[in-house]
Order: sequence, then structure tokens, then C-alpha cells
Amino acid sequence: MNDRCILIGAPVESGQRYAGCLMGPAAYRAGKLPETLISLGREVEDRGDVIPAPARPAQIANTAVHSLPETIAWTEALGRATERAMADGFPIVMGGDHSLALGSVAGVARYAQEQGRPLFVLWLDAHTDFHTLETTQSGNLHGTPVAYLAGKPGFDPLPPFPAPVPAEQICLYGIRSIDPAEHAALLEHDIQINDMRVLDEKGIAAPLSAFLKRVKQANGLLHVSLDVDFLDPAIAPAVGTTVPGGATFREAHLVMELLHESGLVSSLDLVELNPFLDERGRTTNLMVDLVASLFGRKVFDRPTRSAG
Ligand code: 4U7
Ligand code: MN
Ligand code: MN
Ligand code: MN
Repeated sequence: MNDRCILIGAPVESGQRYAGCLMGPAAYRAGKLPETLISLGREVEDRGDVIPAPARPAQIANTAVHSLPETIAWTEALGRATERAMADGFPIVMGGDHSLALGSVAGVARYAQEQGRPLFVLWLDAHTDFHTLETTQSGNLHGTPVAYLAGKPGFDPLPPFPAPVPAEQICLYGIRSIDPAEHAALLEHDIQINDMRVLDEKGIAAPLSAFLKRVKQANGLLHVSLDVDFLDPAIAPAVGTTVPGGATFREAHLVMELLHESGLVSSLDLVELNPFLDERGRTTNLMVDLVASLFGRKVFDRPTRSAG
């Protein structure tokens, strides 16, 4: 893991219909994300909030889709910002709704391609986010980034995804809501879907450890996209799209602790936090604490002893 954390504010809310996600970056700063990373020994550079270019008109056949011009503008601007940050350190993109990942993962993919390294993506989410501009019925583009980064057609007039991530390098984790069109499309792909049924039976750790092993063997880069709704709504209410039966407090921390121990994560999205829906900052605080676990905060720090 690179020592220097580059914070990128992405006050995006055009990918869904609740007002409030645009306050996400401010909430992470108020919740002391920068100070927390510094306390864990990281250098932190906050690059402020990205400002997209003015949106240009764009039209498509699916009339349900809204805010497409804004989404294209964010995708371009965040792609550039994230690619640049990859060259300088460890980007942490503070959202903003999940449509920001159309841009952030594109930037990471471009960087990975330049480095000649395979990119792996861990998607921590209640949803598979596998719609295209053609299949979405809600018209909310935060439900599309996985199909985009997997290189699925149906994203015109978005910029073509730079270097599509092969299905075997994508791992969906915590899934418990899939639309029929997503289900049909996923059956055509080899993307690993760890739905809650699978995680209940195998536990939260084993499938993740198996995925991390593959990342390591391939000397891959690993992008983690953490959607607030991965967490159970009882502990993380500040999100528009709550789905019951999510990860518990300890399950979520264990995921982050395993990711830290792997040393493999190279970039992170924090998405879908809507501070307007929060209760006295508890969801923001939980998200900041999860990032702390990802960067090495431990319950009990055991000094490593050499054998013999
Ligand atoms: B999120 C949904 F219909 N599938 O397309 C849709 F259930 O980034 C939800 O994971 C999408 O929060 C959720 O609108 C997108 C819905
Ligand atoms: Mn999502
Ligand atoms: Mn979700
Ligand atoms: Mn959501």
C-alpha cells in the first residue's frame, strides 16, 4: 500500500434522486477522515472537490435515464483526477453517489494499463450495479458502473471504458438486491457474485481471502468500491437505497482488516453517503472508522514475532 493518501472530493448526486449526497465529501472532512489517516502514519494530501466541466447535451433512447450530461461530465473529470492521483499515491474518492465510479475506476484502469498490471475490483454493495443505459428502469445511473467497467456495450455516449476489467477480476460482495435485467446479464458473465446467502454460509472472510490470493498471484492492482448500503441499515442509515440484511459492524471491520493485512489495495471509493439522512453523524463516523481499519487500526496490535 502506498503511504501517501490523496483525498479527492466527488460531490456527485446526479446518479440518483435523493438530494444530499453532494454533502458527502464535507461530512468526511468534518468526520476527521484526514486526521484519522494521519494518526495511522499516512501522509495526506486533500486535493479538494473536483469541479466538472459544464455539461453538454446528450440524448439516448431510454427516456427513464436522467442527468446523463452531468454524469458524462463527472465521468471525464473524475477519470482524470483519479488517474493523476494513482501516479502520486493512494486515491480515496469521497462521494458522492456510486455513479462517480464510472470515472474513478476508468482513471484507475488507465493507470493500470500504463503500468502493464492487471486491475482487480472489489465491489462492496447490496446491489450489483450491473445495468446499462439501455436496461435501467429507474434511470438512476448509480446502478450502472459494474457493467461499464466490465466493458459491456450499451453506454454510448459515455466515453468508452479504457481497459475493461475481465469478469474473473471482479468480485461483488454483500449482494442482496438484483433487478431482473441485471440477473439476466450477469448470467452471461463469469463475475463472482458473493451474495448474502453465500456469505451467511461461508462466512465473511473466506471468499474474500480467496479473491485476495488471486490478486496477489497476478501482481494486480486492487480497487475497492465501498457503497454505504453494503452495511446493514440498522448501523448505517445515511443512504438513499437501504436494503435489510447487510454486513454487520464486525463483518464490515473484518473485511477492512483483511484488506489491510493483504497490503494489496491501491485505490478506494467511498460512495452513497447521504449526510442529510444520517442520525447525529453515526454513518459518517462508521465509514471513517472502516477506513481506519483498512489503513491498519487494530483492536489489539500484536507485535509480529519471528519464528524459531
Ligand atoms: B447503488 C436499482 F432498482 N437496481 O437500478 C436501480 F433496485 O449504487 C438500485 O448500488 C441501484 O446504490 C442501486 O435503480 C445503486 C433498483
Ligand atoms: Mn452501488
Ligand atoms: Mn448499493
Ligand atoms: Mn445506493
